[in-house]
Amino acid sequence: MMYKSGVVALVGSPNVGKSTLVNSLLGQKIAIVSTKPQTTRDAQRGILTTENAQVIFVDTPGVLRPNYVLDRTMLAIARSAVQDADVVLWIVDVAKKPSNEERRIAKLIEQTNPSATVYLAMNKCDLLKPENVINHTNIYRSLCDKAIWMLVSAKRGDNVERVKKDIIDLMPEGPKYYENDEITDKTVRELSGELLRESALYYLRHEIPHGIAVLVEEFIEKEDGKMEIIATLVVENNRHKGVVIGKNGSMIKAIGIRARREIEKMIEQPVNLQTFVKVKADWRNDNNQLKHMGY
Ligand SMILES: Nc1nc2c(ncn2[C@@H]2O[C@H](COP(=O)(O)OP(=O)(O)OP(=O)(O)O)[C@@H](O)[C@H]2O)c(=O)[nH]1
Ligand SMILES: [Mg+2]
Repeated sequence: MMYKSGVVALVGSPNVGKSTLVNSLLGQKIAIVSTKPQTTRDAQRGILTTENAQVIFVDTPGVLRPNYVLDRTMLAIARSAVQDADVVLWIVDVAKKPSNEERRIAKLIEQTNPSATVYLAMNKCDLLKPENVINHTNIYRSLCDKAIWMLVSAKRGDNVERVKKDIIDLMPEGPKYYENDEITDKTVRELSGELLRESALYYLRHEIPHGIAVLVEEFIEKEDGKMEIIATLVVENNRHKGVVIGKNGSMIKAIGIRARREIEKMIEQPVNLQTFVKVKADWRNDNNQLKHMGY
């Protein structure tokens, strides 16, 4: 039997569940998830390998109208992922009616890669009210006539196996690009930084989460078998720094504890995590800073 492989770009508005779906499709957590929009900041590959096929999923930042230089970078990332894809996995929140954003994304897909197969995953179907099923699915379908579509719940797992099978079937003939044990293109060091950012997103409210970046300064395995990680949370101003540190350091402590647990789960070894908070004014608009942070 011929081997099949291809690239699948996951695109959609912020917060619709792209990263949750990629984790669910892979059966492993490789991408961070939060209740806040704009969680994912760069393209991350998730690689699914079976006996007969390899699917390279590319999780991307939610597409939205850019306010910062970082937003523009994120939009460019989504667009370039669509361009390079065999299949565009367009994810929407089917519990809600499509906004103008959704219409813009449908256009972006059609203009950027007219020949791609579009697979419309109508996610969060667990939240879809029965009286809205026909109406909402019809409107989304009308935004992209050619799309194959499916109601899914990335969180509960409804129809995820089905999507996986459909996508494997859509893959063209191709080589195996990655080894069996390669499930993402991010290093554990980078993923650890992401898990720290996820923990910060989990605890922080309002505008602060979007203004946070993480720098992993040290990632060293010690003789006692512990992984020693030193990381800095970069914030935009002193007020944010105060909030992130919290009263007597309570907030940064909570963020660190949750992150440490998540990192330990991922690398299956004990971790010693030290976190610092630093102010870098307006880093989201500073090209040098963005480069330094890997964006
Ligand atoms: N109820 C429900 N919630 C979901 C589902 N899928 C994702 N979520 C939740 O939606 C929120 C956003 O999920 P993410 O996976 O971070 O969304 P995203 O599209 O990657 O977001 P960005 O990276 O910010 O663009 C999280 O709170 C998820 O738990 C689903 O099928 N049902
Ligand atoms: Mg995401």
